[in-house]
Amino acid sequence: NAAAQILKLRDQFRTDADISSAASKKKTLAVFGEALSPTRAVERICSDVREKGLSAALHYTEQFDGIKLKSDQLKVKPAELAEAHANVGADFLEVIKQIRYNVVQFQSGLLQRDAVMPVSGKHELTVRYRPLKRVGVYCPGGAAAYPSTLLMTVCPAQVAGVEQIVVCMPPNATGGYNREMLATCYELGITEVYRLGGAQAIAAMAYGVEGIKPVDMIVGPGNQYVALAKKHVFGQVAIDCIAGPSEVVVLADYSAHPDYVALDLIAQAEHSPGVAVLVTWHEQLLEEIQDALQKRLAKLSRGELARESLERYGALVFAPDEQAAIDCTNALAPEHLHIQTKDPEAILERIDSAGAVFLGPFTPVAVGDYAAGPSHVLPTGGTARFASGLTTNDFRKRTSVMHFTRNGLKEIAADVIFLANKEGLTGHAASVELRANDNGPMNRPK
Ligand code: HSO
Ligand code: ZN
Repeated sequence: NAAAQILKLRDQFRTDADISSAASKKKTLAVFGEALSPTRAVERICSDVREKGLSAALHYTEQFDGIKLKSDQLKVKPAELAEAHANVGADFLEVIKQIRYNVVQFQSGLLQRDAVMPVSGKHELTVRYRPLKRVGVYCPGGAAAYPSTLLMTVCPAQVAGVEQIVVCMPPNATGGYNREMLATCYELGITEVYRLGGAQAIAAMAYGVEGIKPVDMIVGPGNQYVALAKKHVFGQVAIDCIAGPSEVVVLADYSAHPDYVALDLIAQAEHSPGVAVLVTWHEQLLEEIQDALQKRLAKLSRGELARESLERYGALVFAPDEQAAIDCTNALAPEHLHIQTKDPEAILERIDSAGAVFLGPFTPVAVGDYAAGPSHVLPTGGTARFASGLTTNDFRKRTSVMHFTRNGLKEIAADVIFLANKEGLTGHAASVELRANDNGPMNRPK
């Protein structure tokens, strides 16, 4: 049972994440004086930031990021953003502008509109959508500081009408950032960028600290500490999802080009860690792809990282037939599914769970990662069973509005009174009864 084996692999991945914290256990020992599990460490950081505010956030920044910031260095100065924008290449800004356009076009088409439903001409039911006021975007630092992540989180929020967007990113050892990240913030009109990373950044945005007002929602990917912190503050604020490592399932038949498929697997694996799985019912393809992988891995700058990921978390799955391959894919509920078969649309009909689907030989996942329009913030770890990728509508809340006339109320009153009395809530019943029986002018009694 191939799917069961891969689910096991995924479990192992989670365990690995805890073991990989052997190093971070050492660190937590140094920071807290005891070797806390990642979950306990995150709880401690979040409650400290909540209670002590900025001083705790700066303390953990010093401990974990190795940089001692003064409180007036927390916020990136407007001049620093402007300077990065002025000095970044014109070609870079051109690409950012084009991608922003694509994302905004796509997300604008998705915006839910207010709905009004008149019922029997006597009353009106409305659903209205309003944007969240203030949203926090988390962006990882180091090698995984991606301008594309800013585009894929900020643009959907802007389309929704969010007025205040805050970005938190861990700075490098000298307190700086790569120029492209700051230039992208500036290009997108972001003026609030804070030098904070890890769980302390999530807590600071959720609870607010001196210099950072609390937000209503936190989005964006991060390491295990960030993921656990988002889980911790959920309820205080909304979150997009608990993001795990990137994943792809390529579902392919004999018509697939082995080199194409090999590169699609490598593209996710190079996220390092990334989970890349081929599912096919054509035995010959398995061998061809193995060869193609070796050939391609040797030529890429991150080939070794990708190879490690593939060895630990990759799988080439042989399914006895097409149906078994589809069942396996649905059980995995992958973040990305790339269908490279003769008739991908027909296979798509039988897919229930996937964060994003890519059809045919000319739709590599990388196109979605960077430029097509849908956000690359997608459900991982099998959560596509119940969750979906980030859209502009996630940055809006829905309110239902009811408006009855006197006649409308008379019509519905009996049902309300009956059920309210059954529940023993006679105050509810009385509030309806009084009005339904009142035929006088609607003036306050003198
Ligand atoms: N594949 C990643 C997104 C990404 N790829 C960013 C390149 N840059 C998670 O969906
Ligand atoms: Zn990617």
